[in-house]
Amino acid sequence: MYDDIAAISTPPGEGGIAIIRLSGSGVIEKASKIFKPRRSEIDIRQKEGYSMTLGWIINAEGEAIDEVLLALMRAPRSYTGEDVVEIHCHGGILPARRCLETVMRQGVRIAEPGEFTRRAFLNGRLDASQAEAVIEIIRAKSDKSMQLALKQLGGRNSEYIHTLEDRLLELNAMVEGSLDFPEEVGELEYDRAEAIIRELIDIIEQLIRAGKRADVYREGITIVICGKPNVGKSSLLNTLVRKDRAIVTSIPGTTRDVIEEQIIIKGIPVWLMDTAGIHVTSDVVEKIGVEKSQEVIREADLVLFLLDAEEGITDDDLEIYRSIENQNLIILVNKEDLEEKNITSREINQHFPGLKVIKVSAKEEQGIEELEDSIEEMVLGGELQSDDLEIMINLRHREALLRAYQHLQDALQELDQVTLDCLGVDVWGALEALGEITGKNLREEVIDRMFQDFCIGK
Ligand SMILES: Nc1nc2c(ncn2[C@@H]2O[C@H](COP(=O)(O)OP(=O)(O)OP(=O)(O)O)[C@@H](O)[C@H]2O)c(=O)[nH]1
Ligand SMILES: [Mg+2]
Repeated sequence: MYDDIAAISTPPGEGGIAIIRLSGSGVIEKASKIFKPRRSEIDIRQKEGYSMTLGWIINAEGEAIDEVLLALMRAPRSYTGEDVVEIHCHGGILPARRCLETVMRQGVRIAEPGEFTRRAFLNGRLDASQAEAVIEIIRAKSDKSMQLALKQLGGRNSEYIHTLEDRLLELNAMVEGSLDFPEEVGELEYDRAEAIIRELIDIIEQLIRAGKRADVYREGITIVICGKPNVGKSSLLNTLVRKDRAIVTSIPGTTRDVIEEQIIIKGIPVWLMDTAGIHVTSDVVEKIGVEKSQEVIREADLVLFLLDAEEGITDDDLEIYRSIENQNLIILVNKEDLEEKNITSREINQHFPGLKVIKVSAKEEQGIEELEDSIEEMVLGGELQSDDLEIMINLRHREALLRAYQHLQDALQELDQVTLDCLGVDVWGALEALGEITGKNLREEVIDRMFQDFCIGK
């Protein structure tokens, strides 16, 4: 049983409505003291869960503070698993604040960030992985990451972990059986034990790989367009963001600053940057632009290196290439729409061996689909087709999975070398590590860390 808490759950500022959320075993009683229903015969203490009542929040003198809708949810069928009252007041800063103050005068404490979700976890409404999914949903930057987070909230991750745990328990029973009742159970079936361990290792590897893919959807990537002046960098940015964002002219040196836009490519949030054409210049402003460009290029997850099909590969191109050849690169031969072409595939193979090369026209929007496909393939490491497991793995989960993985590797080693006792210890170690993901026996500070990113009122 925890104390009664309350917070404004909607963002600060003006809006249609603001919601003050209350949770705890005493909140319905306390709310009834400061709420005057429009229909005087109603007593919210008698109301069923999932009901709404219109009325006023009133102060100690009985004066109305705001007209509100009061929503009521009864334990255990609420977000926190406790009695929950939500006061929907007018969406200004003052109404919400005055209502909250009135609530607090009834002996309700202000909630800490994430405390509602923490209660849902402590009351067993959500396991740890599900509680963490809540913040992923709030933070989601693309439909894809939101969809993954929703699945996590629905218990998808926990299901995988439970399957792994079941297999480990089976293994554990085998080991303990042969240890404790060698007569009845007989020797450990080494082949079967080994098969289980290998299967588990395989699944954990898949989960970690899938988690890395999901990270791309969750965190997004930065892609920088680079090349010498006038190759069509800004035109490409405009085409990809589908608006005239950057100035395009036929004068080399048009772009002098880094231009950044956020877009979604195949469900991946992308920070796309257009840069100043890289070349030697005495113009002070351009010089700074070139330096800035080189800086963002160094930090990019992926670089799109543009060449001019009409002009051919020049010394300037090769010089730029030397400075970026260690990065993730896609080479784009731009201006494919023009009649005259001066880049042969032999030249390309000679100068840029083994690299992905795509012919595009930024102006006529040719090759863009192929470019988007290649970006997806490149950042997801070509693993897209290998298995279609889709799961989000946060840092905490990954650490736990890696620990379980290590225990299983050790167990594999021990299988035919050391005693069964050691094997048993590692099987337990793996089980414990996995248990942390769904939140069995979590330490207080780990729980604190789980909720530290939450906002107040969630
Ligand atoms: N025919 C054709 N012209 C293009 C294409 N892409 C860009 N251009 C033209 O090339 C010129 C330069 O384009 P920009 O997009 O400004 O080139 P940039 O690389 O950003 O140039 P700087 O900012 O000066 O470094 C403009 O006249 C564009 O219209 C293309 O695919 N085909
Ligand atoms: Mg430009």
